[in-house]
Amino acid sequence: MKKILITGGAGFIGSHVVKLFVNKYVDYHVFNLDKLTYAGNLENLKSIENSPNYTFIKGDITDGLFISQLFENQQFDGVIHLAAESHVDRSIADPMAFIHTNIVGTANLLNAALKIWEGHFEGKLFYHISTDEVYGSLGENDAAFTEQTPYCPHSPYSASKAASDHLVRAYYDTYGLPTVISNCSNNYGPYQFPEKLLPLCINNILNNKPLPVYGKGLNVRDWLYVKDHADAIDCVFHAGEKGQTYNIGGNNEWRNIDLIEKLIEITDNQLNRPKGTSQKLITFVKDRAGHDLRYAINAKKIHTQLGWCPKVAFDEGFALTVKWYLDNSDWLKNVTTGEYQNYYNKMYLERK
Ligand code: NAD
Ligand code: TDX
Repeated sequence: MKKILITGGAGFIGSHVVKLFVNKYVDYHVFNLDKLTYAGNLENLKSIENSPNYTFIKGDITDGLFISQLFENQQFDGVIHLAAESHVDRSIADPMAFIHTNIVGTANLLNAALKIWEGHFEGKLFYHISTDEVYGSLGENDAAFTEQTPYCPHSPYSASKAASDHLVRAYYDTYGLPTVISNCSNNYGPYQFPEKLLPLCINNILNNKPLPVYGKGLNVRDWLYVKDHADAIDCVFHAGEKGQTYNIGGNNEWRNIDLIEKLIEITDNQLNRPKGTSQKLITFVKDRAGHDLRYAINAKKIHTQLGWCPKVAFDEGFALTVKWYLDNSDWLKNVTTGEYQNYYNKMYLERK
């Protein structure tokens, strides 16, 4: 049985990847290593938490000794590394947490993998999940980011992800560690922490609170349904070429203001409110410092070389997402009250 370590598996994207791998690959044992920061929520994993091929490990990737002992004890065959501080606004307020987790944490994992795999790299893979934000910002008419676009990060978050990508490449170039990287655009879907634009706005529409639009709302993001990202990760993990980078995106650019207006329309409709009810909640606020104008991904390489393309059309994914948050008000309530942070104690400590 192959042992696969997924880091950050209690977060938004990680929980979708863990569920996909546990359900699809019964011949893998999936270890989910997560510190359970504010962004980690074990309620995301209820459907697989008792699966025989799944183990949760509470731990911090910045703890080098703990990480090296874990790798020595478990002898993982593959690593899919998603654990990170992921929210740009938090990186502006507190950059050091991003530097510790995203840079030092990634270095600890690379060192530990190198130590146990050195001399027998065959069949092993270290896969780093990264972001399109490392490429910087596009002008309105620029061509989308390709894998050749030079790195030009602007926020402490994107700079820390760029640094971790460079470390991953350095371990491939210097030691031959079998690595692969993917850089993805903005994800949307169920289980996203409501600090990010879409779940924040859905929650605020539900509670008749202001919808904060940074600046004039003209910044552009390229949106991908999270399960399509999880499928792409599955594809790169199994078919990606070592030492390569793959861009992942939905070819689906939206200006923030247009996206929020669409969200209002769909959410009001699903709540049986008259059309336009929540328009009055739109509130233009001070812009994010260093706010990148536009991201857009050219995903031709993963499409032509590995055969991946998104399956979920935007209208379908968007409506499904709104419906999920409205149907799962308990999940949203537990996140907003902080109750979700008791789940680990209830599930793993009090049962012992
Ligand atoms: P998230 O914030 O929802 O989840 C991050 C997870 O990492 C949490 O479960 C958290 O507890 C865990 N974690 C944080 N610090 C840790 C530490 N020191 N040790 C162990 N675990 C720790 O993030 P997400 O949105 O699911 O993003 C996952 C990955 O994908 C990140 O690497 C992010 O950079 C990348 N990414 C995200 C997006 C997006 O749109 N959300 C797009 C492209 C790439
Ligand atoms: O309240 C808000 N108002 C607003 O106008 C928030 C939270 C955001 N915004 C804007 C900023 C961005 O232009 O909406 C856009 C999306 O913002 P976020 O949801 O914070 O995402 P973004 O900053 O684009 O980064 C996301 O995508 C790339 C993830 O958080 C990253 O982890 C990922 O790498």
